[in-house]
Amino acid sequence: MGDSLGKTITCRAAVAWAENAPLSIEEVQVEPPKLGEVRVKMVSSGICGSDDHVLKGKLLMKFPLIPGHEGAGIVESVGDGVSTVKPGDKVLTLIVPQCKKCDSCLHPKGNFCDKQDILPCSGVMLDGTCRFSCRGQKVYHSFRTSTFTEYTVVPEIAVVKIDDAAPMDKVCIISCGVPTGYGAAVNSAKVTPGSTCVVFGLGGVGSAIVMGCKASGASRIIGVDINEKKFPQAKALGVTDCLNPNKLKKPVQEVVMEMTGVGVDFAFEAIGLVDTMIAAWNSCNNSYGVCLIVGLAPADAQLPLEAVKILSGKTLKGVCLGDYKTRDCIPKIVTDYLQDKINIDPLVTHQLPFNQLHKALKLYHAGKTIRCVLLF
Ligand code: PAD
Ligand code: ZN
Repeated sequence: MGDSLGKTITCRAAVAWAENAPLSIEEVQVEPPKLGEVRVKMVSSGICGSDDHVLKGKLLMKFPLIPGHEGAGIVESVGDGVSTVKPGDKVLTLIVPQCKKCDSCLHPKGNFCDKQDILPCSGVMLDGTCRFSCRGQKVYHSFRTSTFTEYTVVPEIAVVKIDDAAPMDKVCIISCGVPTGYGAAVNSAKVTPGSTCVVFGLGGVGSAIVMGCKASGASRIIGVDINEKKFPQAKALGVTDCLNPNKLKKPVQEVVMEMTGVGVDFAFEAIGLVDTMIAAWNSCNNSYGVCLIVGLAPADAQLPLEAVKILSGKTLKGVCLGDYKTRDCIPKIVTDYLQDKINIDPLVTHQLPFNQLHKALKLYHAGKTIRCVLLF
């Protein structure tokens, strides 16, 4: 640790030079953390659907950038004014920070901190500059986290210390996928015992939603995915019925309506497509159904709904990071995992060394993974 203190570190990172360009593993320079910032030595990073959206250019981010946000690592050094973490601490990076000062952080129900860099994405740190460079060129941050790198710099408000006993090769997914999905069900929707649920998308986030619905005592959980390879895993987690919309003779929402008679109590969209958001909405009970949008839609997409149907009483709600105030709540999920109150192990289907990033992305794109974790 000691000798890199205050100095620029040269290390390996995955750089996306442009949208839709293959990632290239490069030597990058990582500057020391400035005021209120933390430099983290990454230990593991998940590959989340949001990273795929970033790389495909759906979020209007600035390139070149270092992708990744679902990270676990060890604090290497801290900038001036940092008090909540210290070198050697095990930490998770947070796509949604918690500044504890903005309106959203101060409101009991808010979690979408003003200091997040999702809507919109600036690609720079809070002071407007970047900490990364490669081949003499500035490299942007993604969501102020950038975890596909041996070292990263994040704002103190976007990092949180976790239990020293946390297994670092897995807990990275508690940085995003687990709280996003599990929290959408248990914390945001507050799924009720005996209820019926439908989950659109059975990737890492959708699988964590299924876990949350099951833990809440849902009696029926319908899983929807166009990739049937996801079905056995989803059933093991608690899905009772699997639907592949491409193999149905009717629109999936009509099938869900027929299966349930009255529509579901809770519908979750964990894909990020307008059509599946509409299908989730139309799968809900007209009177008391709740539809939660977890998927991240492309930056310019509109969501057209039949306006008159809102009247019947159902609820449409967006949810980011499970509505958790991240620094307050995420370390508790790690502790719950250590105490066997939640089991994230089935979600980590693959683990590969960082230098096999391309293989990991190939497995992700082939739909073979729930979560593939990169190990540094
Ligand atoms: P993923 O790629 O692991 O899973 C997506 C799943 O959707 C895959 O199993 C696909 O086969 C399936 N799918 C794709 N198209 C369709 C379709 N037309 N119909 C049915 N199924 C389909 O991604 P993920 O689980 O990591 O993320 C899912 C979404 O959640 C994605 O949009 C991501 O950006 C978003 C997300 N939101 C938050 C948040 O806080 N709101 C956090 C993290 C991820
Ligand atoms: Zn805030």
